[in-house]
Amino acid sequence: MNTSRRNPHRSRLRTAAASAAAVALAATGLATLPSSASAAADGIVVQYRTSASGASADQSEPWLKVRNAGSTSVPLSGVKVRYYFKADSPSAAYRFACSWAVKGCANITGTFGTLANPTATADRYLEIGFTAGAGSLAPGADTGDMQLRFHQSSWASLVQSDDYSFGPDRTAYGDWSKVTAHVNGATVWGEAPGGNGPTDPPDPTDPPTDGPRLFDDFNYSSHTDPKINANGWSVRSNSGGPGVPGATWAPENVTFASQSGNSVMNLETSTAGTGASTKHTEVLTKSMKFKNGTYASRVKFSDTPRSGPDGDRIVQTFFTINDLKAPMADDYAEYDFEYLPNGGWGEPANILYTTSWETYRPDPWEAVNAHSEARQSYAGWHDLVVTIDDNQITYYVDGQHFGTHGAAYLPERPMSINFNQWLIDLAGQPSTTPRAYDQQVDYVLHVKDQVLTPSQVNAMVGAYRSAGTSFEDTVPGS
Ligand SMILES: [Ca+2]
Ligand SMILES: [Ca+2]
Ligand SMILES: [Ca+2]
Repeated sequence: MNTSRRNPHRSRLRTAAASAAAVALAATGLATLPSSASAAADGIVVQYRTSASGASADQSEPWLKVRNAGSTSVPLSGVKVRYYFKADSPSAAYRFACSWAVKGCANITGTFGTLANPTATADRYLEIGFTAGAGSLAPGADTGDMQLRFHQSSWASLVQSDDYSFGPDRTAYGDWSKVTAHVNGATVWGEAPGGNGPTDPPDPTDPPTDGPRLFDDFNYSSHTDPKINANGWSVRSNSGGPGVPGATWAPENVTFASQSGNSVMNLETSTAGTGASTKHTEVLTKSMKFKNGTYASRVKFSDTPRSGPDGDRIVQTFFTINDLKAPMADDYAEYDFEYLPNGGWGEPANILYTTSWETYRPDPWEAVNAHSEARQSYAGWHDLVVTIDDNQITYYVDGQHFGTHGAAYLPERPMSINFNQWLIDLAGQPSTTPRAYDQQVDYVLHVKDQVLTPSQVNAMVGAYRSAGTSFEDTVPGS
């Protein structure tokens, strides 16, 4: 059985999509706050004003000051401030910027999160944090002006009049309880939107404790380590698609190395500009036994080769797939994360796709799928999560929603779990100088028939590591 990839021309036919929600912020904002307040941290006050008071605006401009009204010094690195707002659409993506700050914009962070209990005026929040370089607030001191802003990634105007924390009349600084402040996770100032306060039930961060699952931290010595096969993995060596004709799939280019005590798998893909010199890599489960539930992996994408000239149309992936039994057979299924650092499929530059497949026909090419996309760099480590239940397929990147695809694309049969890195063609870089690209994988997790939040995924992976378990597979064969 060969569950390899194919389809060199999909981009022109990404047509059947019902949903094409662009999204994505490389920010983890889903961490939840403990439900106890810390008396020791009492005394933090947040002042607010806006410099964009319109009901709608190109950017929301919450300017903030954090003041220590207590009697002990407070390190700012432990302080978070949340500004709550109603997103312009469920899939809208936002970006944070700092225009100017007394503490220095380089010392101020802004990430976005999703509320566990959305209200009419709040389903997201902007969370402001501080690096160690921001120092501490002495009793009576404040941060001074923090001139902050955020906007839609698309630069479409945003509606502020429906935002919980927005105060159109606040054109001068004053105490503002519609933003919250948190010190080391405890809420110490303000009131969160209803249902989201410290005494309300927290986000479900406790993962389920039972049920079949697969976890692998990829703790292996080499591609010939017998544990790889014993644990259900195949390191591909058979030839064939997808990608450059004549290329081989090189098991020896799948390697393992320890990074700070954590084993990481590396898929190296190399070429010297010809089919014969091109070596792709793929690692996949031998069994197709995975269907509904949660799939998660931490993957390091790269924008540039480790060595040699850049520009190849490379694809870096994490996906699930089964076999196409006949052209347009509807029991085909595939769910992809695909990062193209140098473009391809008609795209000129970086793009990340998530794609859910009903089926396809290889020749003449026709696809029935839905996809979401974001045109930006994803170089570096990212937390990838896709959940499949009886109604929809939902993708997350770094804890942020990245797209939902409907029931038409649900799987009919179980699938394998795959990682691969390959070249679409050799047109991106005509040189015959050798070059090699890396894609790294930290772990993979599948929880059968249960939809986990990204926070629950992180908690479950953390529990495996705390227990010293680098591999477990209790998913029954199908
Ligand atoms: Ca809004
Ligand atoms: Ca299907
Ligand atoms: Ca690992």
